[in-house]
Amino acid sequence: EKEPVRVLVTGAAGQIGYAIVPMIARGVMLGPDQPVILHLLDIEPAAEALNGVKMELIDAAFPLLKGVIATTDPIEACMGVNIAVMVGGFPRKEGMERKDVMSKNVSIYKAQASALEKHAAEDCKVLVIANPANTNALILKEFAPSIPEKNITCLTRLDHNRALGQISESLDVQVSDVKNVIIWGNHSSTQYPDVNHATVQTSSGEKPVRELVSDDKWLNAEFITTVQQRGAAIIKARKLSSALSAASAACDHIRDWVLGTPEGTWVSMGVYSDGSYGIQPGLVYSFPVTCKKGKWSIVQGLKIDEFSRAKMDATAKELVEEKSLAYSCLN
Ligand code: NAX
Repeated sequence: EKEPVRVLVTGAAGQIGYAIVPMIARGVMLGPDQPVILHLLDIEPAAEALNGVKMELIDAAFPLLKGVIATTDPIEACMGVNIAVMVGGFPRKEGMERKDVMSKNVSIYKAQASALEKHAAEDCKVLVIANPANTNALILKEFAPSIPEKNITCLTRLDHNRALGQISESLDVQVSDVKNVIIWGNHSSTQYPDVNHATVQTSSGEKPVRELVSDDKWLNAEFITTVQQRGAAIIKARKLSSALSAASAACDHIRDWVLGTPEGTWVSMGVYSDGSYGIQPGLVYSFPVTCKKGKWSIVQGLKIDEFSRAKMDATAKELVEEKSLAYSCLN
């Protein structure tokens, strides 16, 4: 039997936490033959609820689950973890300024960066989900200089999956036959969901989405805004933000990163920019990536038209602004 992998989930008493821990314990994230030990972190006001989650995990008697540590101590939570899924954060409340929310999250991510850097396993892979996800990941990277920058990512896979879902619904094809959409940029409403390279597997081979969807207007306008605004639409319908789809996307993100993407398929991940596609280095930006042997690499050489260029730059600009807002909170 394989050695258990230690997976940290912060904000584990919250909505996404509640949806993701059973997925991890069932092998959805790391595979059906990979035992796991869950490290669950939340803050003091949620300690009792967190313990309830631990009780339910015990009651579920998951064969792959070899242990559960539920704690409000970041150091205990980070000890020896191989994967860190950062869901905990400070939500924007009514009447709060953007800067106040940023400031709360900057201090959370600064502190958790140090705890991870000092106590996580070497080569720990980090996925930041909590918003502002790209900028929280950037702060984490800055304050954990000994963690390789390649190991710090943020979640845009939910947006990627939403784009696949919209194409599948619109063309009435199986979602598993659609691939290679791209989410560029920020996990926010400025993100650019790009279908220019996306394809659908049909009975007569692989066809570009652009060829199958005759309505360019839909692809260039409504499709994009639907994906960008999907989070808000879920809140309106459910009176709560996306949780099961976010948890599922997070499992997809880690699974593909660790176990690899299928040949000929790419996925979207928020990663530290190396300047690819003219996106300035020093931002955590969502790119198309392929993964192999635990490492991601940005898909190179895709043709970018003028329409895409403008949208990719607009979302980069927002990230530059978020970055300077975050830095203005540091002191
Ligand atoms: P919840 O409010 O249900 O849960 C958040 C949990 O984090 C709470 O239990 C809270 O006590 C805990 N927490 C707060 N500060 C903490 C700290 N310093 N250390 C550890 N835990 C802490 O929110 P939920 O719906 O689960 O969403 C979590 C985060 O994911 C939010 O920031 C949300 O905006 C973000 N999302 C990001 C998505 C993405 O695709 N990147 C999509 C889903 C989601 O909206």
